Amino acid sequence: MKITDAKVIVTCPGRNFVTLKILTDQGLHGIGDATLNGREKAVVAYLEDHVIPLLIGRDAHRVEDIWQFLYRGAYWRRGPVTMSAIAAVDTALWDIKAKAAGLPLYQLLGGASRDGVLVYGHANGADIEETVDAVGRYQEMGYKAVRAQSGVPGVKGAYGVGMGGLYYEPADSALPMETVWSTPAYLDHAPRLFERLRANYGPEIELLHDVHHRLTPIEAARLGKSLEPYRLFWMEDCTPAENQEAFRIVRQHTTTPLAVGEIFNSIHDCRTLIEEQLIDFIRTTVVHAGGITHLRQIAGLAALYQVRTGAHGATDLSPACMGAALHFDLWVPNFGIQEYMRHSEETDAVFPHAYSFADGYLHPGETAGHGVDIDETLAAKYPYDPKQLPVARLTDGSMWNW
Ligand code: KDG
Ligand code: MG
Repeated sequence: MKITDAKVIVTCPGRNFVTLKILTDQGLHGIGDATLNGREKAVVAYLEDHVIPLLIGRDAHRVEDIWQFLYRGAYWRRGPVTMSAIAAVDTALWDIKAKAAGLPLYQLLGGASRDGVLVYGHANGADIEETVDAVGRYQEMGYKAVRAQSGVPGVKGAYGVGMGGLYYEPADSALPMETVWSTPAYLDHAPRLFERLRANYGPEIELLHDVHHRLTPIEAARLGKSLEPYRLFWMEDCTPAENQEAFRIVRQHTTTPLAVGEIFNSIHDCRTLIEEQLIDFIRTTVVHAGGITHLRQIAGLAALYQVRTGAHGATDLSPACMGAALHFDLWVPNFGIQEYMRHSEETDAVFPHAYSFADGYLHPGETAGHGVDIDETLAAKYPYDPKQLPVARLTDGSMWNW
């Protein structure tokens, strides 16, 4: 089955998405997400100028060989732009292969290991009381696991606090919004939030929290320790992870489970974290970590050390990524949880999909392929709208990690 054409579709149904569509001489097509939030056009150029010309005429069934060709062939290995582009090709090819077999993608990976994919939703509020109410709303919708973020007194634009509702979008201005960060105020505030949530909702609900790279290792260790009484499912991105060894310090001091990896793009970004058992959940996902083909390697390494998966699933990862991730999640033996932030109605209309939510679980559906398509006519009605992620500064004006 030969690849005859491929094109990149950029659309903004409320937020920007980049999608690669691959067509074959057998009339089958597949799609893959290539969205890199705030840097979308870099991946578009990479695909259009450097990848698509190499795909034409190749056998669409040779998914592994094409992955290796693009990875080794670039010479310049890894990096978010390269790996998102490779991921888009890989996802589209797995979609085609599963369609050709007439099977949902999870069947090609080895079949279902579970009945549904446990997901967590995003509750946030300007203060503790608003966040407590938001968690309650997620529980009413059936969620068994909820991430909780709250505004911090004295901190302008704390991470994870949206305008309310389900569609929190951090990339919200053409030039980066400047936010202010205070570690002391946050360290004082965060345990109060979880004390209140446990008091309100009891021991059963799974609670998660994202620190979003804001702390030094010893500060992260202190936060993990102070959250122990509230039994978090995980504490995410507690400190930047370019230096994987930094997690040794955190690990020595706390039994709060640690999750990391949404900005990783290769197995090499998490090898030490996994092999030294410094984390409990690896958050790499389809679009930013080289597609199903590479994610499978990461999950295999993680399984050796009882590290479970917890894939990134914010709204900047398109439904095409979510669909593929859900097939992966349904199969992967060491599954932990899947983030599910929900897309807007406009986005869902542009990307018709087979996955569905019920009682706290998502299911990828039984459609052949990964079950997500793109309505190109509708997509064309939403032109690209440049948006960047915010930045953060400390109260004295120094740049910090957003
Ligand atoms: O594009 C950046 C977002 O995907 C990120 O800020 C969301 O941290 C995030 C999460 O855990 O969903
Ligand atoms: Mg995160």
